[in-house]
Amino acid sequence: MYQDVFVNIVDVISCLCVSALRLAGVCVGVMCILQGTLNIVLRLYCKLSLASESVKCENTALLHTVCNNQSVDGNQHQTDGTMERNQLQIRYNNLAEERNQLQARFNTLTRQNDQLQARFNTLTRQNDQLQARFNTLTSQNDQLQARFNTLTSQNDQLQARFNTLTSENQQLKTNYYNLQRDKDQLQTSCTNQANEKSGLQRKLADLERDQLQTSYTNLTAERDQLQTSYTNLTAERDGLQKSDYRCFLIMNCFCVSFIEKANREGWIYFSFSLYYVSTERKNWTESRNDCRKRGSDLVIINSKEEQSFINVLRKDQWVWIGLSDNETEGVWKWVDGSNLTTRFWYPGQPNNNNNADCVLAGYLSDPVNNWADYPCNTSLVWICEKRI
Ligand SMILES: *[C@@H]1O[C@H](CO)[C@@H](O)[C@H](O)[C@H]1NC(C)=O
Ligand SMILES: *[C@@H]1O[C@H](CO)[C@@H](O)[C@H](O)[C@H]1NC(C)=O
Ligand SMILES: *[C@@H]1O[C@H](CO)[C@@H](O)[C@H](O)[C@H]1NC(C)=O
Ligand SMILES: *[C@@H]1O[C@H](CO)[C@@H](O)[C@H](O)[C@H]1NC(C)=O
Ligand SMILES: *[C@@H]1O[C@H](CO)[C@@H](O)[C@H](O)[C@H]1NC(C)=O
Ligand SMILES: *[C@@H]1O[C@H](CO)[C@@H](O)[C@H](O)[C@H]1NC(C)=O
Ligand SMILES: CC(=O)N[C@H]1CO[C@H](CO)[C@@H](O)[C@@H]1O
Repeated sequence: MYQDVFVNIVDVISCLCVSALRLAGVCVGVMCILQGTLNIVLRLYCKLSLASESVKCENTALLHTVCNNQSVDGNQHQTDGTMERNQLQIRYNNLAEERNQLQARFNTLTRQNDQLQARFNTLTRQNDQLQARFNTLTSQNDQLQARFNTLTSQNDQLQARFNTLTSENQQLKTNYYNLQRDKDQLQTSCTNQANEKSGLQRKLADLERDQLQTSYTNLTAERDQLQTSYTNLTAERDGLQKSDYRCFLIMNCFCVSFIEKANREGWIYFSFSLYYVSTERKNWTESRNDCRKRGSDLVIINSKEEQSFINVLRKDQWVWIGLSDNETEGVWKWVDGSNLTTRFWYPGQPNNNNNADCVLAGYLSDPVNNWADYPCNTSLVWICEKRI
């Protein structure tokens, strides 16, 4: 009967252990380790419980048996009981030792469990740190994305500016080519103008040469005329000689001696006037004063013949003549107060340049029309005229 009870108790405990084991059947992740550890602990506990329970039961059963049989015949069975008790004692000791071993293993497992717990905590902490680093990296990624977007837009702007600059560059190149072309055109026209200028200069030289040629021809013609007049005069003289030879002799002697005397003083005869060409240069007023000192005045030119004569006399020099507009600007008067009637101005003269009030003859190369107005303070050669 006691043994039945014992078997029942053992069954019940075993049954509980098995259910506990079944309960521990499901586990996930880290909990698995804990669950495993718990299983081991539960198993140990179950074994220990079973061991101690069976010992208790055996002792009780033994006690009952001894008690029952003592009353019948205690002495006879004393030896057998002692032996059995020793065996039980041995089994008990064995079980106790086993239990101690299990206790030690239980402790070891508990320690391992703690270590695992600690590692679990460490891993949890590391997980948190990794999560934090993950968040940091995510935010950095966002920032990098933003910077990438900014750079992309800047790149677009730069591309646009580059395009603008490229087109500007193109335009500048075009302008440069245009300018280059203009420059070439200008250079060409410049060369043309230079050619034209040298052509004009050549023409001018030719013209001057022609004029000189003409004036030379004119002078030759004049000389021929004079020669003719001389011949005519000689003839006349001869005629006079015949008609009134005595009278002519007296007159001629007088004339010749007068002119010869004037020649010795530097005067030259032409058409009932004597002319003097200075060797010095003076301003117009001083020139006139010099003429007056010589009993004459600056030359007054009344005819083309006289102008031609003066032209020969001046020997390519500029000479003062007795004409000025110093009293009223633009009203030209001869030194004897007479109005100007016969004019031999060079083309474009008078022009009153630098308040030019006095007149010179011989301006540029024209043998006849060569008067010009000039500032009276200029020092020039002058010509005096003395009428006879
Ligand atoms: C030369 O004389 C001629 C005729 O006398 C005249 O037509 C011509 O203009 C004169 N030339 C000059 C340069 O005075
Ligand atoms: C010279 O005299 C002749 C005739 O006597 C005349 O025809 C001619 O015109 C005169 N010449 C001059 C320059 O006076
Ligand atoms: C102007 O010319 C006149 C003669 O025409 C002369 O008497 C007078 O002294 C001159 N005056 C000057 C300032 O040259
Ligand atoms: C000179 O010319 C002026 C005007 O220009 C005139 O009034 C004067 O009568 C002229 N003199 C002579 C002598 O012709
Ligand atoms: C002309 O020359 C004289 C002497 O050098 C000077 O005194 C006078 O002022 C000059 N006259 C003019 C108009 O230059
Ligand atoms: C003539 O006078 C002007 C001022 O009226 C002066 O500038 C110039 O130098 C003078 N020329 C001479 C040759 O004295
Ligand atoms: C162990 C022991 O001695 N058991 C005995 C107790 O007494 C009964 C009868 O009285 C015996 O049958 C047992 O063997």
